[in-house]
Amino acid sequence: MPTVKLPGSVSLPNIPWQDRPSGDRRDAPVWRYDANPIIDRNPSPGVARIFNSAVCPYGAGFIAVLRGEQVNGVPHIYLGHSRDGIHWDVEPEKIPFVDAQGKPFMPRYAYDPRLVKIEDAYYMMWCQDFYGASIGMAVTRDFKTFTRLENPFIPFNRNAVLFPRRVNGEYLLLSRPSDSGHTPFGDIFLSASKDMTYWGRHRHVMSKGSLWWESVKIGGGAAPIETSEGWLLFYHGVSSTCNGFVYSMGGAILDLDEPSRVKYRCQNFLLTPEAPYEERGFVPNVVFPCATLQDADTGRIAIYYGAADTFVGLAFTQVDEVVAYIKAHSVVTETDTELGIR
Ligand code: BMA
Repeated sequence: MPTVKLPGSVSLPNIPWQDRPSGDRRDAPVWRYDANPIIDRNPSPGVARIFNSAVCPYGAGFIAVLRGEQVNGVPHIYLGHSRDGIHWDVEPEKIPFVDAQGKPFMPRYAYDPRLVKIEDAYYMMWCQDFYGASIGMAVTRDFKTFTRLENPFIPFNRNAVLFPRRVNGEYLLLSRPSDSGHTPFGDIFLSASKDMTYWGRHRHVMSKGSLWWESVKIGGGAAPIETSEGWLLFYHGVSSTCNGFVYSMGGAILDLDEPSRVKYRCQNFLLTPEAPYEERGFVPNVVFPCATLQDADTGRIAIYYGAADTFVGLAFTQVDEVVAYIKAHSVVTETDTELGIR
């Protein structure tokens, strides 16, 4: 049993897993699956690349919402099925979203989906056109009918991800308000809702970092994981170089009852582009976490991330080790620790 408990997580004995390679010289206790990438180029007819995708345990295996870049360049979301969380069958058709009356209601494009189970429903959030880039949401209970929910925010906004349970009776959603285009700024905010329709009580969570690897912007990544130390958040941080942006993965721990307060924030990245499939692709130098699986019994965590806007990668960590690393290297500022309302 891990020392840091995972009260919101189930036993997941079939979690994809590999031990940390001996002789691993990287600082942070996060290591790559040695057969990465797990989804390669041209994964299904009409789809050139799958990346930035999210998974959940489902039935005896796993289910995924996959960002598929079609051969016309427009991103949409596809369903994936897997027995082991590593080998994926991709459905050939895009997810057929409907409105509350059951009529077809497709987004014009959809990217960077997240998938979060809350009680008996699975919620999806993604970035889409709402007269400008903003957040789309849908709910499904059977992965056959996908009903769109109201768009939570006006443009511009990206990187929305729900908490996996209500906190003080309210659903909570992290997001990154922005402008149009490839916003050269951005902090993570928190919004609350009693009904998944009206979102408010907005709070600032974290600013972009003072440290180089996250000095341009940050954005929520995987759904926060409830631990006995707080909500463990894997997010992305962006730095600017003379050769373009570099996307890395960071880690923070948010207060359980008031998650706009950051308790610990790791000053070091946890994963940065180093592998060939992260450094080279449609957009080089991108590591973009979107989901985790975790096993409450062992504390094993599998992290799914997009690599170079081309592939899906899998990385591993263990809750005691990653929490200890984040705490040991934590630097928090006033904008992190304050309640986040001005
Ligand atoms: C962001 C999003 C992501 C993408 C990243 C790097 O703005 O569009 O989907 O992975 O840029 O290109």
